[in-house]
Amino acid sequence: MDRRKFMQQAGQGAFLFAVPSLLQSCGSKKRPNILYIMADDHGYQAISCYNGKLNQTPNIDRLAKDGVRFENSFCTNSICAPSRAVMLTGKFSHINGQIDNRVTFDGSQQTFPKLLRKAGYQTAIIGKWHLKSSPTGFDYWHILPGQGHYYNPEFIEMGERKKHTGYVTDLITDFSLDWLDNRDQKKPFCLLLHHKASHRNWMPDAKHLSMYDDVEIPMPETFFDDYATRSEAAKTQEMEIGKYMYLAYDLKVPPVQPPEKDSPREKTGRKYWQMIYGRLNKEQKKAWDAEYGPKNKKFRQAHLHGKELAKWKFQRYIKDYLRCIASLDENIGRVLDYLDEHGLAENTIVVYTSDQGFYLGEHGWFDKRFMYEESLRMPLIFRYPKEIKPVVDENDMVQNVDFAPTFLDYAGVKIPADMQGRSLRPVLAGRTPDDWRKAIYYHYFEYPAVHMVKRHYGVRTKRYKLIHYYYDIDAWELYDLQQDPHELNNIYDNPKYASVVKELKEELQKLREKYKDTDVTRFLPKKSVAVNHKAEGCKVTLKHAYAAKYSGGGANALTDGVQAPGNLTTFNDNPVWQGFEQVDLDAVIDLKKEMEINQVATGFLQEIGSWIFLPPVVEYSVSQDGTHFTSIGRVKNEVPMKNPRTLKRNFKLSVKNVRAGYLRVHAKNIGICPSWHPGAGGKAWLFADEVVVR
Ligand code: SGN
Ligand code: CA
Repeated sequence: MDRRKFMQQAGQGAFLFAVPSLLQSCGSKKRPNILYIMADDHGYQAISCYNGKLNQTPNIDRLAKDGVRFENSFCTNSICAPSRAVMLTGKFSHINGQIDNRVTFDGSQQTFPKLLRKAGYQTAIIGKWHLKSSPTGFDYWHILPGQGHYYNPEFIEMGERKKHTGYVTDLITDFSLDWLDNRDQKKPFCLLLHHKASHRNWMPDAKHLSMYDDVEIPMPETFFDDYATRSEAAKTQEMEIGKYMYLAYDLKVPPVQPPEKDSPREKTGRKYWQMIYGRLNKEQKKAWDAEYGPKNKKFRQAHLHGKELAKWKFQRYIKDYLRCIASLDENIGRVLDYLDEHGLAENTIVVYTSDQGFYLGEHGWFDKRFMYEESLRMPLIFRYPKEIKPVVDENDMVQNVDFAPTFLDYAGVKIPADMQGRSLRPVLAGRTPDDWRKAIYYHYFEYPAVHMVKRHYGVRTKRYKLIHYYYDIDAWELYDLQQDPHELNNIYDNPKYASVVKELKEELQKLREKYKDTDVTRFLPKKSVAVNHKAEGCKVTLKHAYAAKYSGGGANALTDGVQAPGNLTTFNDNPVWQGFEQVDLDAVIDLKKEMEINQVATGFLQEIGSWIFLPPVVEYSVSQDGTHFTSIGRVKNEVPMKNPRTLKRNFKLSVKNVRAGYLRVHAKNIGICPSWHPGAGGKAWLFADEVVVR
């Protein structure tokens, strides 16, 4: 044996000896289990221990009674996938890359579950995931595809897709308890238990459908807000309950008129409604019809309009929302009971939170996104009897970027220097460091998009909040939360607050530098470009229709002289990509006259998280008469199908001595998502634009 080999083996031996003694030296300090429970869109207003006046949540309260409940807990970007990515990485959105719900999470990066697993923890994620790429860093994963469904949902268990009968909140809890039962008892565990509830469209469990029937839920005082002092951003959002909720899909009042009479909005609402109602089995439908049927009849007979209609919509919305919370709370009770019964309560850190807050009628809204209090604040409770004394923390400002370092700290794992959050462990122990943050930083990116909340970033201190809206607007808002807790009075231009504005702008700049978010331009949508080419304006005949949702602006989008950019962020203001669901793109272009062709190129998009794949092959053929085509060549895809990035490729073919009156482009669609993909078995998309002929 040579010296180097000997040293290596001796080294390993030493390591093997070191491990047990290391564990022993910790003595009774068994590493804690971590049970992280996160709801979706659960606003603190709907939790009774948060002084919520709307409902009772005895089980969440039970957790709070024995733990620390934070009053000043905030997200960094109030939307689902970004919040989840921040929690996993301990980094802000602009660093971890998950700026909005549209991009795909880069699962190859460092996350706290990966680090815990490396340190000997058994890790699992059960429930909503929503990060598009498959989970990494978990011994076990059992997730909902995309948003998932409330009733009889499909789940993907370690890559295998299966439909289950039942209600989603119960099922997620069942799977979690099963996993706890079958886990490796020799290792500490870290379980991320992520509920779908209480996300839109708020479908309660059948047993809760008549809850709150005889009461009227108090409306927030800002329900009829007129946004008088606010910027355009607050005025142009599409979150108003009165205006933007679908009667059928959101409020469960299916249309009675014949479909021909539907307005375009009603058409969409009806389609969504048919889809979700269609998932219920016979028994479930019976229960739903029995509950909603008579109530809907009364509603129709009342012929409500204007404010009265908005008030009715609020009641239906909030009651369904709270019914979903009832089931959430009961199921949290089941998990807490399990911990008690198995002697796990003492040594398990239990967290309850939501991916962000939610509007329950404040400002007339539902949804989230804005930096205003209701969606910025997250409910947050930590229970760990071994180390944490029960208290309500009204002082310390904490953020979801702190969760990853906190868990690592408790597990005795070194916190990587590139994590941007800070461990809450001393704060939870009642020893808040002197240099703890006095201001939080926020940045929201998803615009233009559903709900049309403009891009903004800002800073919040204990007393003030300064927001800057940008991109297609340049507007500032300032609120004095002490004087104006409902944020109705934007005082940015009030000269009395000039010095406050100045200080806050300095603070904001400091935070942007500290967190490395000084360049907003790199996340702005790319623009489509105009191109001149020989087939511009030519008629396109498709063998298989494009999907109406992604029309690319109409039938001739492939030759309209506008070339789609390398992403999807051009929203309804600028639809350029043409999408084909499961079918091939098979297009004949009438070139109007015989011409010489030297090159043809068609742009295709890959964004696997949105189930959009590049075609495996594109074949080009030409014809003189439009009926008999001869192939001029094929272009094969060279990008790996698993590449998680959003990317555009031009499938380009150069030819010589080709004359033609018609060009045929045939691009293969892969058909269905492959087995390794989170959408396994679902229909795959092909996105094309533009066919350039030179
Ligand atoms: C869906 C909802 C939106 C919601 C987003 C994001 N519409 O698009 O209301 O804001 O999800 O929610 S729906 O018609 O599909 O219900 S998130 O929780 O994933 O961020
Ligand atoms: Ca085009």
